[in-house]
Amino acid sequence: VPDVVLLGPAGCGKSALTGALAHKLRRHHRVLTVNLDPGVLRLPYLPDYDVRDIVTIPRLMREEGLGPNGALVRAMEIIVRRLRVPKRGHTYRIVDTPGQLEIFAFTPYGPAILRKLENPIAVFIIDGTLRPRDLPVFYLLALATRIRLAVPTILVVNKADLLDDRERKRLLNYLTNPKLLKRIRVSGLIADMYHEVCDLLATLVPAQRIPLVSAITGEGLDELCDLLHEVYCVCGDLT
Ligand SMILES: Nc1nc2c(ncn2[C@@H]2O[C@H](COP(=O)(O)OP(=O)(O)OP(=O)(O)O)[C@@H](O)[C@H]2O)c(=O)[nH]1
Ligand SMILES: [Mg+2]
Repeated sequence: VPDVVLLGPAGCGKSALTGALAHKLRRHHRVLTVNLDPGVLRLPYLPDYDVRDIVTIPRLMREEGLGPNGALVRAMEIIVRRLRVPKRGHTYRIVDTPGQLEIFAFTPYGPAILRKLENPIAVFIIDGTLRPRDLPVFYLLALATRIRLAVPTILVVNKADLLDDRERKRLLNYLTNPKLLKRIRVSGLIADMYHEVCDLLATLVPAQRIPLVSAITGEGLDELCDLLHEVYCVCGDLT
């Protein structure tokens, strides 16, 4: 029974994709949705388990005089202790994570939460509307997140509905061949480092399919489901 954990930088579509993926998988499977974001006000899906029943950001800000990020750190600390994710004969649990990736992945709490899940598979979401020249940085973030969480990870590009055919091809080409990113002209202080990072990515990034999906139109979700199934069955082949 895999737990599918949706991760990615702020606004990449974690919550939207949680809803869309659950909707898709529910045609053939029993699916539970889990919201781990104590700060969200409205979700585009109805969570079966919701950490806001344990703690919320507005309450912590009020009661402990914290800012939004301090409150999220505090919330994760509380959640780790009290989290009891339900098991009800499901075949998939889809897990939505907080907007601030670094508070989930780069504190002890996200990794601790993943240890409470069953066979977690991470789906790292890249926003398809990023400029190609920004891809190396997001790739590094995906790799750093993967090192922190140490679970099998699939990369997906979301918001495909906003891209035309040319943009889709270009993006996938760059993502599957990071060496091509060296062709992008960057100048100034970071130019050398940028090119070295592209070389590094070319050696570190595993050859794997990268589904192009849209949480809005549902395109590409079949491919993502197939890939999840493969990763779960083969377990390790893509990690
Ligand atoms: N066009 C388009 N918009 C999308 C897609 N997925 C998400 N969005 C939009 O992107 C914005 C952010 O989506 P969310 O699902 O809230 O993203 P998130 O990663 O959960 O955001 P945080 O939890 O706040 O970090 C919303 O306006 C969504 O409607 C998509 O596939 N296509
Ligand atoms: Mg969200």
